[in-house]
Amino acid sequence: MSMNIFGINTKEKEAAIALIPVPWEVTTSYGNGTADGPKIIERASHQVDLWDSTFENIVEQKGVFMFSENNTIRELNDKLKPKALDSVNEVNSASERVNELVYRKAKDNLEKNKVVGVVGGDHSSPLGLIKAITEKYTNDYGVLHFDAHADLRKQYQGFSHSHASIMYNVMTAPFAPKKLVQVGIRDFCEEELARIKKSEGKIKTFFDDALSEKKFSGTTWETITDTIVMELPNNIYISFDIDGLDPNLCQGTGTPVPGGLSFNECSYFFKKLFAAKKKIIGFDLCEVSGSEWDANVGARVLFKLCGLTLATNF
Ligand SMILES: [Mn+2]
Repeated sequence: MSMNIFGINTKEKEAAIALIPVPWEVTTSYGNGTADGPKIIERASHQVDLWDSTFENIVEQKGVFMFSENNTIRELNDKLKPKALDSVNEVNSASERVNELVYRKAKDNLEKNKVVGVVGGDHSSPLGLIKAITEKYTNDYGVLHFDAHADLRKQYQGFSHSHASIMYNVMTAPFAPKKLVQVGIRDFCEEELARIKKSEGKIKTFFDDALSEKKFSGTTWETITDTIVMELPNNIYISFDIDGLDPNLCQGTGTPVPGGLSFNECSYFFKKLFAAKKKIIGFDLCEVSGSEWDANVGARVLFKLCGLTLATNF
């Protein structure tokens, strides 16, 4: 059964974008509820108007299909979430299983020439998709990562596939992309900062406070986005943690941090990626959780991500 995202009646076969929901939040460390992210986003998505000022009606034209939740992932989540900190080994092997399931589903859909997106779940959700993307594009792409957190910890609380380790796991995997560009980062530890510095430019981080200081002293958001876009190769995978935005837009997310991008700054950024003729080869949206408002913002970010992706592929 289709979740009928955005209320459009695209059949699986016809849809240009396949969305994989990942109801998984076992490694979340603070707030709860992001396993229901796909569900609440889907519900809120019906109120999003299908016309976008930049991407027009491309989402309706080309079609998006969201699969049903994978039962195994949901069962593993519900079983392990209440006792995660006491069952680290069990969680680690369950994470591997989730990655494998997402990988297989993603690979299957990439082979059908669809663009694949993951809707999390916590930020560990998309690793399987990123692996499948690399097999298709080798490492000829960069990851554009919107987040409050650097997510470059080797492990967190003993979890090897923690939400706080996703970019560490991506960048140290045999399937690492050629570049990681991070935007909005404002919460990180020394280990992560050292990893960025040691990367010799392979990891380029645009910290939130530095971006703000530029804006305060008169640099325009246009100039700032141009600078960031220039760091990116042509093929881009977008990993979007909702907490990269101002927490007024995502109060229910697991680990909110003051600061962050406004919705319009983000939309403008997407417009710039489109204007620069970049190609979005896949994406994820993670850590959406909480109220109707959180769901509403999540649905609108997802709609923009789908519009941008389609506009850069057709
Ligand atoms: Mn985050």
